[in-house]
Amino acid sequence: MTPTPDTGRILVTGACGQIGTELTAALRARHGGENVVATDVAPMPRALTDCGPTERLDVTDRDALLALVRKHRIGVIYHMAAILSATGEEKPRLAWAVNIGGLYNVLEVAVETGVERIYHPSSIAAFGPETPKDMTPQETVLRPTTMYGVTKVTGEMLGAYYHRRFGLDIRGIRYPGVISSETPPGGGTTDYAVAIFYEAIRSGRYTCFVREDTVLPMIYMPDTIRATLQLMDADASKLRHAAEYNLASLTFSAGELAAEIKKRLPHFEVEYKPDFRQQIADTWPKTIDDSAARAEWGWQPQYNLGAMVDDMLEKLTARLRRD
Ligand code: VAH
Repeated sequence: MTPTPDTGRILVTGACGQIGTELTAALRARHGGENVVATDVAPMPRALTDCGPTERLDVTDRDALLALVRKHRIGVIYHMAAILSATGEEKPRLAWAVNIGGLYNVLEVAVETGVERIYHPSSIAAFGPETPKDMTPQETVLRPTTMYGVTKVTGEMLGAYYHRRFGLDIRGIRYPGVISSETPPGGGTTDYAVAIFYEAIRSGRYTCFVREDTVLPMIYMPDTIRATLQLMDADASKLRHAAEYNLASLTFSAGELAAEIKKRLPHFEVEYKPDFRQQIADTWPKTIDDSAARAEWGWQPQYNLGAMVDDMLEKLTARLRRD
């Protein structure tokens, strides 16, 4: 959705996060740096401050959020600020405060100021042990056993309520585990699939915190960004769901990913030492039915496992040499 004098600027919360970083860059490339306000509670890197307006924002501070939305005449919000699954299990109260307190503030400020459209991601973490693990349906049992998952299900229902009750146009995707080269892994269970690339390049050895046979749905960042923007551009009259679209792209086990990397780096060795994150991963599905996303807004993944590994190794090697 292109900002105009009528629709106002775009606000990204959590702009220093794994998805926020690359989503901000993509939005600025598309709409012009000045039209995308990047915010986070973390210190902003030059990559963000040099290319457009940035502000420190704690999304749990409703007054600060309201003042910023008014100051920058925000018309569209990509609300990406969140505490992820592993950190959420270590700090469940913080996860609730940020993930739900922050979302509630965004929804309330959006209603108060007339924000045109909101993007807020859900996650496969919304599924739990009773959810069918193969071809998980769009409509299914949502009984997560992690605080992160509880905040994702609550966020989906809160978004649907504000859509029905106040007419807010809120959209979102149940992201699989996201793999990317631009930000270090941070607090997620699927982050083994990011950390493994850093160690393959740096040391040639990686100790994986999930079992070799752990299969999870994953997606590469370029496909993640493309899906996010495609959903936000979609014709609202075609959408039958709000902030809870299933999305499928890659599915592999930790061992299959290690083998794919080893084809390219023959000396790479992995050992498996599951920790508390194994119990989180065991509650999540293996494959996802994303027929609703394909039917309602034309979703089609582009990266397969080999193409993702090639691109990740190329980009991360270059970045680690640079930094
Ligand atoms: C996490 N990367 O591991 C996130 C994701 C599907 C999990 O939401 O917590």
